[in-house]
Amino acid sequence: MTTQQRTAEVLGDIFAAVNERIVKHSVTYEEYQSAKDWLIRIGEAGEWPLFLDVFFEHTVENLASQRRSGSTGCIEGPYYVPGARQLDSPCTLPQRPDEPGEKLVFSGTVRDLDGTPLPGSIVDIWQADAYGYYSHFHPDPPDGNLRANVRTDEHGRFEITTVLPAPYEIPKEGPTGAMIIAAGWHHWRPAHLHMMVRAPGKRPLTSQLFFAGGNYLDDDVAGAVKPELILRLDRLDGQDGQDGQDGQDGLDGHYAAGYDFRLDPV
Ligand code: MBD
Ligand code: FE
Repeated sequence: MTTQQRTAEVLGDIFAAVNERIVKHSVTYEEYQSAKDWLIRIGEAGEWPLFLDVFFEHTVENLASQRRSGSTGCIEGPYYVPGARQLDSPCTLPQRPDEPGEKLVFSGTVRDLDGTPLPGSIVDIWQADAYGYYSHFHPDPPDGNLRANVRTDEHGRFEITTVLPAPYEIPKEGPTGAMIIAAGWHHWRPAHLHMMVRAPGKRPLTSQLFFAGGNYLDDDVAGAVKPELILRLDRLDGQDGQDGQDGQDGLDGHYAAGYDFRLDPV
């Protein structure tokens, strides 16, 4: 199909669907005007990436995932920043000296479809902090915080020390948040890690990983949770676990989670 044919077909079909729904719901001129004002505000507030990635990216991603046979993917979302610091595994993500939150060690192996480990592959990881804030997009965390390109070791393994992210709440002040309030929905995504995994000769994988037992796994506002992306969180007991005292050895609130990535060939 030529580009022009596909453009006309897809856009024509989407516009027809929207027009049908306008008829179905007898949308009024008042409603049309407020929708138009709202769309203008989305642009003015710079929320097109947020709005589109929350409400539509999951559908595009699900279609793309059907064309892969390695690890399943997940939406990229609006908060990726290329060029994060490069670190060799094992490593600790760049963080503040007083980074809030509970310690998490995330580890695993990057392999090809045959199960052969891929040394020197890159786990480009980014996440919200323990308040649900992403560096570069929220004033609190400094640039580069909780972001890195982690290189796997000679066994294809990575071991990344970080903190548990909090669930993410779509900001209520912006037009996306205001629309969610107007509809009576909720603003939350379950806590998650983002990653792009890259290796020479392999298709890059964009994914997210979630944590069993967390909130919003069943009603992610972005509709992006897949059961195979939910990790078990193992709590590693502190050395003073016997007497039940907390905070004596720095190991309390220390969690581990594991996941192996399998990359498709290009
Ligand atoms: C996020 O953190 C996110 O990952 C997505 C997809 C949308 C909004 C915020
Ligand atoms: Fe996110």
